[in-house]
Amino acid sequence: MKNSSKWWKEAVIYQIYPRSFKDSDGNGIGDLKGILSQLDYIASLGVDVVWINPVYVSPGEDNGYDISDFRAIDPAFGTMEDLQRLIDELHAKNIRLIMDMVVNHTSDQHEWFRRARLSRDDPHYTLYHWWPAEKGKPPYRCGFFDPEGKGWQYNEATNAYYLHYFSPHQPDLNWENPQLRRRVYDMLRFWLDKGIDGFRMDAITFISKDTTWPEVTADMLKEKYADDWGHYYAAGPHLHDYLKELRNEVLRGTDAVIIGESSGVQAEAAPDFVGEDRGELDMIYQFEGIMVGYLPGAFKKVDPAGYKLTEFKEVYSRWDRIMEARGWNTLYLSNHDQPRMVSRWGDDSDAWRAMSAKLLFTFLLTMRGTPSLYNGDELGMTNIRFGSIEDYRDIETRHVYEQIRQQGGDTDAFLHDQQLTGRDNSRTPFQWSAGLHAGFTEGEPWIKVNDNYRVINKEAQENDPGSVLSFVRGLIRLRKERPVLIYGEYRLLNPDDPHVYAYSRYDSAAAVLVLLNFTGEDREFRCDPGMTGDLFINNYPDLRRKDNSIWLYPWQAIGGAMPGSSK
Ligand code: ISL
Repeated sequence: MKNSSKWWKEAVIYQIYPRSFKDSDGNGIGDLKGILSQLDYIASLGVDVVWINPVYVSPGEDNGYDISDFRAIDPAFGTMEDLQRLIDELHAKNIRLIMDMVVNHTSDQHEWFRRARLSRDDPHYTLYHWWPAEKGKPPYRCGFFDPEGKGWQYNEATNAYYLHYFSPHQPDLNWENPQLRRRVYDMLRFWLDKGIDGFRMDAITFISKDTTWPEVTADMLKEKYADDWGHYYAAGPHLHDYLKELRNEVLRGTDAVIIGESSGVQAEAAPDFVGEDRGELDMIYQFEGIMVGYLPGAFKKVDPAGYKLTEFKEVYSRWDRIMEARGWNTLYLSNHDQPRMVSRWGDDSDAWRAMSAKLLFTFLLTMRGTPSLYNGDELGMTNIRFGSIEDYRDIETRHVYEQIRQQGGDTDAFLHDQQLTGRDNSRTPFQWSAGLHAGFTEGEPWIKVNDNYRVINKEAQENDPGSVLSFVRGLIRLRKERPVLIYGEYRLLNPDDPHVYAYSRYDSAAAVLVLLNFTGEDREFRCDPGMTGDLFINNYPDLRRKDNSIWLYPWQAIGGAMPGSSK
């Protein structure tokens, strides 16, 4: 059914990275009590859903994406009581809670794996994927966070290699085993029973493996999978069966939402995951959008020429078209795995930081699809741009650096790229105030605070009507007031214009024109200036209309009703 209404289609999601949001006990790590202390702030944004990154017990090799106990809260983040309070107090404010869940792999410290690795006879052995060493070396698999890039790790006690798509500390779970699947479903129900409103399923597209373990040759990877291991990993033979089963076993009869991180899924395949006829996921976080401007084949290497707006428009317009018929989109320009939104897609110089951040939020909040806003972006927080590998905490950056070093590659060039793309850029502490450690902690922060906290912080923006924060609050309100911005059709108006992104949103009752100048220069948009009547979004005080044109200021973003036209 096309565009049937659902609470999660109308929602704005606010992603909180608990480790860096607010520390309540001075150990330098953000925690649940910290989040609880800021509920008024969160509610003041107008968001409907909070998504928190993993807070389960974990050795923290990958900041919680290596879970060692699925059913308990890591003491660094607090207690189960804190979590229950968070659910209840968010609900009291009409905000739902989505928890991040990692079931492609566990930590190597998880009891299942600690037992599995002891002996082939242990009942836990079959909860993971193994390659017995008597068969020789396993066929190559890529381990994204492995210091050598390898996806199999030898384990002496079992004389076998275990599979790990990420780091050797993150062994992959064996979804072929029905017992494993039952354990996972039980555990997911455990959390739903606590009252949470859904899951963001981490790396969920990787859960099904071809256990005939074919050789994957470089040619095959190039031809069939565009040189991307993620594409191969997301093409497992039973993926859709497992997702259907998961939905049936866990979500049936609930109102909960399930959002899959869909690394490796191409646009054409997306409706098979989220089509309402499918009974699998509700939404996915696609990767094509955030890959715009990366050089092909290379590890998160940005094109020095920057990204092409025409490509950006093409990708988002195509995803809208594909999802229109079967599914529902999400929109995000940053998260805990991506650099800061304004540094990657806008201009984070003093001159244009605020303007370009406002423009990017206008995009996120006027497109069709459920927007996910990443904490700190609403202040215009920027990349920290670490100068040395020592400053990084992220396993991805550190291990890929090691891979490059071992292969004799150019580590300086890598570090240079990481300043723009590294994950730690978006993981620095939330900038609450100009006080000590930006008001994040009274202790020593687990990762450096961005020096610009004295200028960019919540306190400074709170009561400033011109701040990015105030602008975002206003946009979220607007989206709520105008259903056309949620369910209305989307039309791209200028596919070939390399500077301005122009589109309309319309339904039978209203039509809205959005113009976004993605450059630091004045730009002309040729159209009948009468095209915009009542202007309800503008990051500048005025709009210059002249003859048959609208002249946009640098990074100007406007949205207005299109009078007299229904399209
Ligand atoms: O291919 C990839 C690795 O370079 C990515 O697309 C990867 O699939 C994606 O980043 C997965 O991310 C998620 O799982 C990771 C965790 O580190 C991330 O923080 C999480 O978002 C492993 O659990």
